[in-house]
Amino acid sequence: MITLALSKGRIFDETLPLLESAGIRPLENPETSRKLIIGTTRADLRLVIVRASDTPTYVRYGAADLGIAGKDVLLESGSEGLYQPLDLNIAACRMVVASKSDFDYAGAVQRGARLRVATKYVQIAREHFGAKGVHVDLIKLYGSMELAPLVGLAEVIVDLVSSGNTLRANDLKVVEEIQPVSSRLIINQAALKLKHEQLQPLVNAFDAAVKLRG
Ligand code: PRT
Ligand code: MG
Repeated sequence: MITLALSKGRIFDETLPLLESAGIRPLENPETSRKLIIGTTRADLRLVIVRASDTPTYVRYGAADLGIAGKDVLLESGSEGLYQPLDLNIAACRMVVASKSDFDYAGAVQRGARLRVATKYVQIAREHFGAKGVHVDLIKLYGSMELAPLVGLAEVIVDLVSSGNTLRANDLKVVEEIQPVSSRLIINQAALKLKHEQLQPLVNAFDAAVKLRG
């Protein structure tokens, strides 16, 4: 049996066509089913439905043989024990620094001001501002980072942006790009050795599907 860890929502939705091109279909829809383990049309492959930020944990401990996780999640959680053979180019977005539209970020950085940064991505933010030599107070949040500058919790946020609609709707702007983000295939290193004959064809099928999409 091969176990693939996926999160509901955009990763699941964008993984479906990749599975489809490998001839695999889930037997249930996790958006409507309450089941956490879902079989597929391939008898030896099952899906486990996890929270996006938990995917590397399930794979690292071998509870799932492989999984699909955003680069943001991998950077935050670390990638020890994980083999990352493929950028699947799905769930694409950008990790950015954003502020209220009237905040002078460049000026604050130039003055050497200490900045309060609200984010779910504390590691990524620490590394980014550390490399720039900007002094920051990091404020950990678990969601809706966009609210923080509006109510004076922080001057800037580090968050993901895709359409930019959330920033626009809240009178915020991107002040710095940190890096592009997409989702990666991750594989438990021991499983890759022990189940090589089952896993490698799946990796090859994903690879072919990604190349086909261009
Ligand atoms: O939602 P939940 O709290 O359960 O967990 P999650 O947010 O980690 O999971 P999910 O399923 O929302 O995201 C899974 C992965 O999708 C993330 O780890 C990213 O790699 C990727 N991804 C791609 C995104 C976005 N695009 C994205 N736009 N993840 C989150 N967002 C959020 C962003 O944080 C912001 O609040 O969407 C909002 C901005 O969207 P726009 O379109 O208004 O710019
Ligand atoms: Mg989300």
